[in-house]
Amino acid sequence: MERLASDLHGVQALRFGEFVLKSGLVSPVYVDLRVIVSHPVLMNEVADFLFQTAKDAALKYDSVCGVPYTALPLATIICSNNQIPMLIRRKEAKDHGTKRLVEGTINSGEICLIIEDVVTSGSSVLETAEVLRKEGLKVTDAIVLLDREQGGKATLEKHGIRLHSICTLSQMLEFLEQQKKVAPEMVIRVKKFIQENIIKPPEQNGTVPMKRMCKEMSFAARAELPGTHPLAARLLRLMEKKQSNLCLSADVTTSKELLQLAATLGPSICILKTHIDILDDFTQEVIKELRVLADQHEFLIFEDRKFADIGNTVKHQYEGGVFKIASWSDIINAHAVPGPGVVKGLKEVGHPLHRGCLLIGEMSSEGSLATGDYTKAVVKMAEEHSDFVLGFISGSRIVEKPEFLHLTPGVQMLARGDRLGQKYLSPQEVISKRLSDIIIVGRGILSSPNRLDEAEAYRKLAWESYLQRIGVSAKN
Ligand code: 5BU
Repeated sequence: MERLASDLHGVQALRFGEFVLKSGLVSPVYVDLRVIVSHPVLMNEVADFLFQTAKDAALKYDSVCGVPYTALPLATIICSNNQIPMLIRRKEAKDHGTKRLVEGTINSGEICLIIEDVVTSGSSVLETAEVLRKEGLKVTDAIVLLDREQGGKATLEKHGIRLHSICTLSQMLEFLEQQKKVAPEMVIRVKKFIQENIIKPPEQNGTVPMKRMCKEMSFAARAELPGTHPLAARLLRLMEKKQSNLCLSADVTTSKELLQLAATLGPSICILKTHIDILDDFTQEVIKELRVLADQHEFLIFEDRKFADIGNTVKHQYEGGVFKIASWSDIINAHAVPGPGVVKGLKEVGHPLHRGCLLIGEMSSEGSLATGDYTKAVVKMAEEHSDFVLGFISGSRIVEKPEFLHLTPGVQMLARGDRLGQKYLSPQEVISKRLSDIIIVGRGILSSPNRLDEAEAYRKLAWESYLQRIGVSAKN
């Protein structure tokens, strides 16, 4: 076992340092057992250990199935060396032909043993077990090379699967510490990380998406990620400081009312969103005063201009004209429909001024066409221009990258919609369930006789939902 630990470390299947996981968590350990396929001696060694573990536990089974993909070749070696029938689970049904999810001869009622390289939450093993069970097979046990001890064993137990591991992450750490391959401080850090990130078994039947079960990163931690846009980092820090993830949609038509709103609600909000072209009495003077208030109360200004033209045109619209948006608005937004040229054009103006852009991934209005593949293409465009695009306008989280922010309009505590197709969700739904970061509220606050009290009520609800999401209980 000591040798196995040393070999895995030697091929960098286990690495120590600081790694940002897909969930956004920063982990001191990174386990990637996929590399072992390039080391045949090690592959055979691991396959032997897996087979021996099943033997030691006196398991009875008729076939073996490896969880795709790393455990697939491991299952092949085990089955070939020991003359056991193998089954292959397809990750997706074939588009044509038989559409089978499991390849091989399936004899209903027989027992299939699952093989896996590493188990964290147990969700991958569970998914494979569910597919096999649907085919009429029995799944009672799974053998894994490495158990990360983050709750997978308990989850699988709940679903009638006993997990047998060759080694746990703590055992692996102890061997590596004895061999002086990992410093004692790192061992402590990793053990602490394991304990703090136990993933609880889901309450209901079936698999709960991993994203929901993983502990979320705080706004403060996201601000410090190397890939976070500097303006997003500034915003995330001021959100933590002001305990506000509320953006006010200041949809009023006079300068006086706009400035009044900024002065009174400024301390409660992280962003003030404008539609500058609906002001009846716009002057550059209003903008100057608005900027002073923004700096005094520490909120960002977001002109909801929704640029949607070719690059050359949006450049002019952003920089010039009557409004000169680039000179005063920290954030702007754009539709992705013209293609990447729209972002490139805006970036030429905004990037040197340290501005940021939100791409519209989804809209809150009834019948919106921004869905499905369109939304996916928006995410791709943002990823390709992350030096300027800091996040999205969307109804929920559309990408699992903690560097990006998600802002959601169409938020009210009570109403379900307006007569022109606006659809509303509650702050709790948007932040806790749909995992967006910032709520955008207009009429929910503006139509109240006491706008400040109403804004505070929205701020508290959205902030408490955020605290709940990151696993901190709200204080008051
Ligand atoms: P409301 O009064 O909270 O419904 O105002 C919502 C604001 O957000 C309003 O200024 C809209 O122009 C803006 N908005 C939206 O409602 N839905 C969207 O999908 C986008 C912007 Br993008």
